[in-house]
Amino acid sequence: MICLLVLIPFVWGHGRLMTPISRVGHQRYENDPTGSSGNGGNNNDAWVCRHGAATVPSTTLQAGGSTTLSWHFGAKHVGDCDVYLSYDFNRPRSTMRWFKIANFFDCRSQSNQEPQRITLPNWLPNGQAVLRWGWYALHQVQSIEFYSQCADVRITNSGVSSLPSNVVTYPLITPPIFPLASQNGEYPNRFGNAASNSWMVGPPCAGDLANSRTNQCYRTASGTRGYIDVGQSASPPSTPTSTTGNPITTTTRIETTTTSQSSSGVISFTSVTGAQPE
Ligand SMILES: [Cu+2]
Repeated sequence: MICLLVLIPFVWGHGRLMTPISRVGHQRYENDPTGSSGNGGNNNDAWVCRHGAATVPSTTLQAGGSTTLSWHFGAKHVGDCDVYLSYDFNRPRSTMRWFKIANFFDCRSQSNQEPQRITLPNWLPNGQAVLRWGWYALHQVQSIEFYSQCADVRITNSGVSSLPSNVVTYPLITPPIFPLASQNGEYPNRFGNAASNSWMVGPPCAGDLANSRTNQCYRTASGTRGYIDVGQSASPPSTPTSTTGNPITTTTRIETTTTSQSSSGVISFTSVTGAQPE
């Protein structure tokens, strides 16, 4: 039994996006972290996109419609996922400018399941773009593992050629926007008290999605603990320690439901962590 626990991570550990198909065009193993706190992983080209060269899009997205994503975690690390778009498909990864459209809290709970549906804003311009899936894994508590996959996509939206003025775009690295590590509570401790560690780290969703329940965007709205200011908000972010100022009262109910699931998962997961080299 112990041998099995040790072997599984080497065979198909960590995790990756499976749908849509990522840039390099295969579904083989590319589950390793793109970096970690130990090697500047929040500032690597690979954290932007695991592969640098754009491919001919194999996925078409309809603005105002929806699409699905799926991911496979061989090691179901605690952590969260999110989804970004960039129209800078031909630019070096360090200068690609992004905006976010979705959050997936505790995304290991959707791993190896049916594809997860997200709504696509109706204001997305027509043209070739890159869909980026990111995952920060928190199982080492202070040291973070960073994962990403990018998929080249074609977005269709007849007559729309530019982003709305309230959508801010920003590079993900150089300088990095995500904290490198959690030395001082920069990331939640998912093995700690569930109710006080259910916040996410990241920039707000773009434009009119920022405070929305759509695609779990409210989780990284201005004023939430892990909010990263990318210049989108008119008022500077405070450094709140609670969400008492959050006008979305139903948030509390949702998070309670979710964290009660994850606290049961944490117990079974903790025993696996000790057997993992990563
Ligand atoms: Cu891992």
